[in-house]
Amino acid sequence: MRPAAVVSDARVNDKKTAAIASLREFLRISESRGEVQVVAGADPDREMGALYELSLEQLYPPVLLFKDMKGCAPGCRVIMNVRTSPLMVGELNLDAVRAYRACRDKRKAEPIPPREVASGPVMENVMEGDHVDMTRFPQPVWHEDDGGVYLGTECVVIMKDPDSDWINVGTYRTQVHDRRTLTVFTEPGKHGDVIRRKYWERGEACPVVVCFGQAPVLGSVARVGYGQCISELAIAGGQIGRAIEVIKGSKTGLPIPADAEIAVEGLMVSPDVETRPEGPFGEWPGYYASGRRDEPATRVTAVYHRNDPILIGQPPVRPTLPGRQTHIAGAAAIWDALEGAGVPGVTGVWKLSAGGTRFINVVAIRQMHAGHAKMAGLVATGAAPAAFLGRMTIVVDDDIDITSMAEVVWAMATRWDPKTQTDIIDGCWSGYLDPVLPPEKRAAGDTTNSRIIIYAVRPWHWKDQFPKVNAVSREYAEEVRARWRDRLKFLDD
Ligand SMILES: Cc1cc2nc3c(=O)[nH]c(=O)nc-3n(C[C@H](O)[C@H](O)[C@H](O)COP(=O)(O)O)c2cc1C
Ligand SMILES: [Mn+2]
Repeated sequence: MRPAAVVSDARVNDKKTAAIASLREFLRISESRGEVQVVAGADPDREMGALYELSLEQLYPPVLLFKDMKGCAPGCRVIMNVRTSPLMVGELNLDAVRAYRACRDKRKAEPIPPREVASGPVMENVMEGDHVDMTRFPQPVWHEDDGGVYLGTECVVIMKDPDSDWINVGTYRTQVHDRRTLTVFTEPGKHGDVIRRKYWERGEACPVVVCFGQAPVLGSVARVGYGQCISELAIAGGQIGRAIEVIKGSKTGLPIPADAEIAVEGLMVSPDVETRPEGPFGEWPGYYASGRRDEPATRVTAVYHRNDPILIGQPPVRPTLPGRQTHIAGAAAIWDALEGAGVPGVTGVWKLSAGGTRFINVVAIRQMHAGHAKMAGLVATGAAPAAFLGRMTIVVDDDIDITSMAEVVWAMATRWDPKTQTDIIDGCWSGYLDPVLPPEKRAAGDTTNSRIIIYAVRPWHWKDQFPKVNAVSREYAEEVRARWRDRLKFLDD
């Protein structure tokens, strides 16, 4: 299915803003556009996951709305393919990255802090103390070899830095172990990890809120590696042009999005106090790499949910499926970082989707001086939005269409001398999801990997002697097309 809308349509943009601001509005608008596939009677035990994976054989998969699932309380629903839906995603090209940056630049000046309200729909149902029961919700086992139930796939995890006012929001997968115990798998170095360790060092448990269904904008900001002390809630407010409404949690004091579908408050204890075996879980690089480890237990103290709550399901699948799409916001964030670091002449940033939105980043530059390509490659490798779980940075000249895998590989095949145009850097930030992290490094907690920077550019000092590209020039080609179009069918565009 192609997206019915293009980014420039103002009415669609209004609808899009309304849809990212509210999951129920998203559902209503998507239904009115005929983009929702209702699935009744599926089994949360692997069947929903298999249907989801099959849906990703399309670049723009339909929104899946599961209801009346086997063994589940009536009313409960599961929604999938929200962020990748036709309504949310326009064209997947460099203009989309530029448009994303342009919008964000406008809004960046004004992140809008969240606004506290007394109550909201999430408080329609409350479970506290002995009544807390996480097994009342659908219990999806997404992949055949998953080691348990993952209620949280695109969940948002909210924590407060104990040393400041910084409230962090990140997406970290969440497994249900029993009625009152969860694990929140947070890779070393993520903000949620930095924050929780501060509490543990003081001998305290880390207060936490987890939402399992929320405004799409919250999922969008929770997945991007903004810098420390940046409030994702305020960025989300900026993106929708109004404050995110939050309720102060009675157990933790943390903000709970007022229109969340399902939210819990809890305490994540130190691993010295209690752990649970977490995983294995089918992961986005396309493997079960993190296996099974002990993770700190999160004890749930209260559960809130709307009537007929809608759980968001977004389990990872291998990046070779078309529906995995590229990560427009991630490419935009790297481009922002390059500009922020003062790298001139950047004409594009892209992620090759076979690299699963992280492993393979491509930067195009109009070379301006000796060492310019290296400057771009080093920043694009080390900057926050690219630093985690990268593998390859490929720098190319601006005549390469970086959204085409064939063109990028052609640049490597023809402009890159491996011995003289490569940097390999050790000890970079990786994690347990990295399939090539060797067993001994896993065991030692050394979650680092190496990176390659490939300078697939015409070498600066002899670029003027570099062989000319053998291709008909764009202008001449169009002139010839115009002259012959009437007579030659293959020239029609
Ligand atoms: C659907 C989805 C699931 C994710 N699961 C995890 C996870 O289980 N653990 C993790 O550390 N990061 C996970 N991430 C990546 C983080 O959300 C991302 O690194 C984000 O920047 C974390 O927020 P932070 O920068 O505030 O730490 C996931 C991202 C998405 C989109
Ligand atoms: Mn953060």
